[in-house]
Amino acid sequence: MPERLFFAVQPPPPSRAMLAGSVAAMGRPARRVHADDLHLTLAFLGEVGGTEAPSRAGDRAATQAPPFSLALDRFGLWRRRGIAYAAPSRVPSALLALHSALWSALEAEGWSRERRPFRPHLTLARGAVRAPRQVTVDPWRVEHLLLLASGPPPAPRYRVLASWALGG
Ligand code: 2AM
Repeated sequence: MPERLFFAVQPPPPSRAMLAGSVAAMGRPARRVHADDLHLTLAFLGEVGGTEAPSRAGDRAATQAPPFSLALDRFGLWRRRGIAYAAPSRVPSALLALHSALWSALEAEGWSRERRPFRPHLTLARGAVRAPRQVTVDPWRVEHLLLLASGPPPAPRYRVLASWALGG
């Protein structure tokens, strides 16, 4: 069965544990994302037959984008979609540059850029009716671009297929 692939960046494990704690007492019906699975999506590709084309795009994007620091300091709920999330209150220009470089590289491989605006966020829980608790997470240095595959439950569901050091 083809897997669903996506590009993302991930906070380091201690930050993921802190973030997971923000939805620790969410109660049902929220489906919390496993701490190991917490990530910020840059590009969702859906079902892809192989990893060659995404890997070429990852290669190219990573060489064009420098590492940067990212602080997830805004916690909220998209009520209609039931998504509890953490997001940066100030989106670093380097994150936008990485997103843009990645999509340019994906376009060169035949993908069409998503039409909806990029709203960088890390999903903490789905089916949520309450906002997450505000927790303090140290800013982290984003040094790697990841290509992940989404597997079926149970969590953790995401598998790292490839990782590129940022180095623009
Ligand atoms: P979400 O966190 O906002 O739900 C793996 O499924 C990742 O890809 C998730 O982070 C999810 O975003 C995102 N994703 C899933 N389906 C998507 C789609 N159709 N378009 C864009 N992003 C999607």
